[in-house]
Amino acid sequence: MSKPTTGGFEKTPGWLDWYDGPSKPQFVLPAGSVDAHCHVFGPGHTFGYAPERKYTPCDASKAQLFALRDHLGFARNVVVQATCHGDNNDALVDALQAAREAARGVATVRRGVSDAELQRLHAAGVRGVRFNFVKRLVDFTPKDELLEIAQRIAPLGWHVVVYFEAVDLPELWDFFTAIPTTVVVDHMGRPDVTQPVDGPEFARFVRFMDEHPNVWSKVTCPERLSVAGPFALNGQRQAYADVVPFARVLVERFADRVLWGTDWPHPNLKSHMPDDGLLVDFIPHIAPTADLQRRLLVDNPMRLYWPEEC
Ligand code: 0GY
Repeated sequence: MSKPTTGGFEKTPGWLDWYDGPSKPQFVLPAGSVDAHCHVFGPGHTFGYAPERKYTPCDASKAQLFALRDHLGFARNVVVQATCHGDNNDALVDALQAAREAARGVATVRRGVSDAELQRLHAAGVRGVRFNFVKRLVDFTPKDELLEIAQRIAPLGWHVVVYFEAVDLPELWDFFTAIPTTVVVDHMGRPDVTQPVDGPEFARFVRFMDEHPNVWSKVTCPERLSVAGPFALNGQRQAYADVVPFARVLVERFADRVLWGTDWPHPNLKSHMPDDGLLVDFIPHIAPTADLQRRLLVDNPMRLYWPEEC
């Protein structure tokens, strides 16, 4: 892969660039696998970063994303609008158009978005909007505005992706359950993995999924959630072992409502930048059978993002 650049913007101090020498995974992905959570950043000289952004990344172009897709063995991507681009979805649309049928997108829109803009996004391959509640990433948006957006996108067959911290689930519960579409939770609702997997915090999230069959979860971001870090256990190629029990509970209990993605280019990591090949080798630890792997990587994302092919 080519090296990261900055596109004329000054990166946030301490920014970690994505890793340009990912290893080849040992785990061979099932044919047709989808990387269902990744981003493009810029390049800044073509698609500038939003004035209201909370961080300035290094560029992560569509060509670099597609090179990683091919290197790891994925067939398709779901590209999620990152907060550093605000509600300007041009970099996302550009990536979707270049990928043709091999990518779908999740956009950010504001109240007042026109029907024509929603149609333009749909034609490009957008199939969802993202509501972000992580305070270090976005300013507050009133919930009535978000519900209005959810009602606007529902007739298009789109869904809502939500990103929040585990401690905020009680306060957000009623809002999430009022959303009239499928709701996809980013990164398992960001559990604190130092707590027991059967402790009250994660039990609340499991109950949330149990009680609401329209709720899905991405079993993503071990590198973001892990305290143990990217270290092999007993010489085995198993990183982020402390996240495995959490993801495995969801994969086994909600086999038809889980998605997996790399989260490339891994914005805002502080301790290390993951080797994406090693991240792929995390998958068989959380989805130990070929059947679970196929549902997680192929059947579920295809049903949500390419239903016309199912
Ligand atoms: C992620 C996680 C993060 C950032 C964003 O849109 C974003 O800026 O999603 C984060 O910093 O936790 O999913 O990429």
